[in-house]
Amino acid sequence: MKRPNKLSEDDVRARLSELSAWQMADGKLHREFQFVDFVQAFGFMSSLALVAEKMDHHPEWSNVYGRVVIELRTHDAGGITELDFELAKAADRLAEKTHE
Ligand code: H2B
Repeated sequence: MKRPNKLSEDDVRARLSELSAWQMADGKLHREFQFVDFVQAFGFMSSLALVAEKMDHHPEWSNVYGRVVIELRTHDAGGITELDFELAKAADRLAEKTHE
């Protein structure tokens, strides 16, 4: 799969404005999801893991009970790329289908 280039700060800002729940934190796209319980959170993570594997693009994330924190960056490119935004959108879509 082609590996996209690191986006400029302006590009990141412009794309972030379309993803209201995500912020830049520590050089990564950052969002926290709150689900009703662990089963919902883990189901969401399982679904997103399959998407990530298919994309060959993997999140940094953590989970405590119903809470999932996701941080996205492209290690190979040393910054944020289109792949991070694709994975962020996939996470948003899956969260909408999950019982938040
Ligand atoms: N995930 C993320 N988030 N960034 C990467 O640069 C990356 C990845 N690289 N998943 C992929 C795997 C690379 O290591 C493999 C060899 O394609």
